[in-house]
This record gives sequence, structure tokens and C-alpha cells, in this order.
Amino acid sequence: MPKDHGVQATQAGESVEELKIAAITALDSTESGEQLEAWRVGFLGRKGRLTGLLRGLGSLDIEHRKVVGAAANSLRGELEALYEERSKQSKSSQAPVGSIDITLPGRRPALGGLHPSTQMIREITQAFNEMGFQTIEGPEVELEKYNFDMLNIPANHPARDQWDTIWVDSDTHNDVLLRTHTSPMQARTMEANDPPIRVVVPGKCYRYESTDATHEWHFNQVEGLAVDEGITFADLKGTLYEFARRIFGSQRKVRFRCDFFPFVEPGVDMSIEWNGNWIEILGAGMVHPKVLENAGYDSTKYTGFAFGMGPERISMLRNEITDIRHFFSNDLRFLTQF
Ligand code: YSA
Repeated sequence: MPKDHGVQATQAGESVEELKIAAITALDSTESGEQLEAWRVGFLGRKGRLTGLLRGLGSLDIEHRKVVGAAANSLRGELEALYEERSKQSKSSQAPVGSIDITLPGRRPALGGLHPSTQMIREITQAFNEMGFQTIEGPEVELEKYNFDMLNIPANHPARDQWDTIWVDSDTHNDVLLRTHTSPMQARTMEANDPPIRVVVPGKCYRYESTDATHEWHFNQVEGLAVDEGITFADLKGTLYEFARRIFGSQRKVRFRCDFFPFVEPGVDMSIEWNGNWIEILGAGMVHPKVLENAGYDSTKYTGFAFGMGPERISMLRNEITDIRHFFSNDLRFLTQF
């Protein structure tokens, strides 16, 4: 006698276990209501295979009949439950597999947008473009020569401390850094061009400094440079007043104060009045004669002014943003407000 009564063959030659495997395999491959009905008739119907197996029980001896009969009845319950479940699924998914409902209304795809820093940079550069300045860009990985030396900040000059520098490790060079401001583009532009020059230079800067609500270790600046014969401090003030008017409106008060930068003489910073306070937005000044001469210009013939501002700080004022770190934290709840 076989050890496993559940797989014992009936007279018809099919065991309960074989029938179970055949039924489940066939059920899995049904794809329509018609095929499911054919399966029901073929396995559970009056002339179906399970009924045939039960009919064959009479030919077994009493002991085997009890065991195989119990297994066959249990299989019937199992197959009926599977049939019910499959039948429900087939009713709830009446649409043929792979079909598209062309009557559904269209949905607008999610659109991206410009980063708030980019928006501000474009607004600033456009204001200067309309005043005759051309937009150019320069390298973020810069040489010490352009970031400091040509700007009248020699090695060991204490003014270098003002720009905490991130140096780039290199086996062959010890003079490569991430630019700490966009001012090196003053030197590069003058080196490559003759006056007259009117450029604005937006771009990323990096400083080895701790962050707080108004300081990031990476941020943007927009540099400006104008060099020609006869340029005066009045041109600097007039240009920056006009810029402030375009960005902040004609009612906003503007203040210039003396400031020191080694590459200008005289140097100033410009603040705007905001909720009763003066907020500094840029540094500026008349290009230092040494900087003109470092670039090969005749400083007795040419004069110029330059400035450098932080677009994130300006956007903070305009949009009442209280922490500069939001700009680069990539939180869509912040970014999608612009
Ligand atoms: C001055 C005179 C010139 O003739 C030309 C340019 C300049 C500006 C000079 N190169 C400079 O970098 N000055 S600064 O250190 O005071 O930075 C200028 C502006 O950049 C600041 O007013 C501020 O708006 C922004 N900034 C500076 N450090 C920042 C920053 N923004 C965010 N995070 C920081 N850590």
C-alpha cells in the first residue's frame, strides 16, 4: 500500500494530488469569464474530473476509500473557494487587460520651474543688460592669481582672511581654489579685453565658513565691472541707484557707506532700507589703479567701477525669506513658492 493516501491513484488512474495540480495550473491560465466557466465545468461539473474521481471511490477497499474520499472532498472545498475568488476578480476587472480608457479627461503633467536663485540672478542681470552690460561667466575652480594676486591681495596679506578659502588638493599645484567671490572675473576680463568694458558676471562662490541664517558656505554673487575713459564715482552711484530702483522700486531708500576692499579705491558698501533697518546688499568701488595696471591697462587713461552682490540675500529681502539655508536644502515646499 502506498504510504501517502492523498496521492493514491483511483481506478481512473488520477490521484487527488495530480488532480489538484492540474486544476490550479488550469485556473491560473484562465483569462476570461468563458474560460473560467469551462474550467468549472471541466473540474467541478457533474461530468468533471473531480466528480469522476469521487465516482471511482467505490472500486477501492474500505480503508483506502475513507482516506482518498476525505482528500477528494477537501479538494472540492478548496477548488470551489478558488473558483469563487477568481470569479469575483474577473467581474471587478471587466476591462480587457492592456486597454486604455480614452474617455478619461487629460491631466496636466507636473512642470518644473526655475530655482529662486536663478530667477533672482536673471532679474539682476537683465536690469544691467538694459543699462548696456553684457553677461559673461567664469570658472568656479580658480587660480590663486586671479582670486587674490591680481586683485591687489598678495600672499600673506591680512585681507585674505576676509575670504576663508577652500583650497583644492592637487599633487602638482598648490595654487588652485574654489573661488571665494566672482571678482577674479574682473582680472580675467581685463586681461583678455581692451576697454571699454561693461560686464556682469553671475556665478557660484565658496567659502570655508560656518552657516547661519544669512551665511551659506556656497552661494551666488553677481559681479559688475565697467572700465573706460572718464568713468567717475558718479557713474558708480548712478548705475547702482538705477539697479536698486529696478529691483526694489523707486520708493526704497538707498545708503552708501565707506568700506574697504583691496581692489578698489575708494571702496563702499550699499545698503537698502528695510523695515526700519539698513541691510547691506553689495560691496563696490572705483577699480584700484594697481588692478588696472596688473591687467596691462594705463591707469592714467582709464578708470572704472566694480561691484559684487549676493542674489540670495536680495531674494531674501524681496520675498521675506528668513533663512538663506532654504535655498539649497532642496525642499520642494520652499522651492515651489516662487
Ligand atoms: C567689492 C568691490 C568690488 O569692486 C567688487 C566686488 C566686491 C565684492 C567682494 N568681492 C566681496 O565678495 N564682498 S563680500 O564678501 O562682502 O560679499 C559680497 C556680497 O556677497 C555680500 O554683500 C553678500 O550679499 C554676499 N555674500 C557674501 N558672503 C556670503 C554671501 N551670501 C551668502 N552667504 C555668504 N557666506
